[in-house]
Amino acid sequence: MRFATGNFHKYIEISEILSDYGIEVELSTVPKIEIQSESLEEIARKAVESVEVEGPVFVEDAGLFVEALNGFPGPYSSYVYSTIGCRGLLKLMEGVEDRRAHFKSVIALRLPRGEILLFKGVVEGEIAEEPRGTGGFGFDPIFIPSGYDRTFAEMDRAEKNRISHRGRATRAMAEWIYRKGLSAI
Ligand code: ITT
Repeated sequence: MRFATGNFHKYIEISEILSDYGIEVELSTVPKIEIQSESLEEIARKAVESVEVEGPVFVEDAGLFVEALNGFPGPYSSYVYSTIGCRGLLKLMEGVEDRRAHFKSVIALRLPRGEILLFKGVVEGEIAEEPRGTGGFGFDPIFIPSGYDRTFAEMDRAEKNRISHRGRATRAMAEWIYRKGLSAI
């Protein structure tokens, strides 16, 4: 099964989880259309429709939604990360007491006959006061999942995968495949 992404970190996280289910993933860097939308579901669906790949293929779209910023950067997370980064987001949060935020992940899986299935995962947490840790990628150094006092960047990959939005969405897909049998894909 192929995973169409330009983000190697996402590929490593997802392929590690799927290997526990005996599902092998191949990285595919084919171009995909990323529409502008408030909805990760819509972005992921259109993206997987657009990839020119034979056989089963999936994409994943994710974002960080900060309560006090009315859900910003949300679907624009990739652009916001590459422009203002963790430091820029922390600046927007200066003096803000309500630090609640969540990450959301939507996987869109396209089956060989063209049917598209969506799998979602969310992790609640809060925005740290300063960046901490060197693991992971993107906004990991400033996101502390609920029930923990460490950021995602202070966890190893296995621990992040157990609780992350992507881990949840990936396991939902893996369990669907497992129930249907590998021949379903
Ligand atoms: P592809 O679309 O090619 O898969 P991308 O990096 O552009 O890769 P997204 O559009 O899903 O992926 O962007 C989501 C951005 O949100 C990502 O670039 C990070 O900055 C941030 N993000 C998503 N998941 C994250 C995670 O687990 N940890 C930290 N930041 C994350």
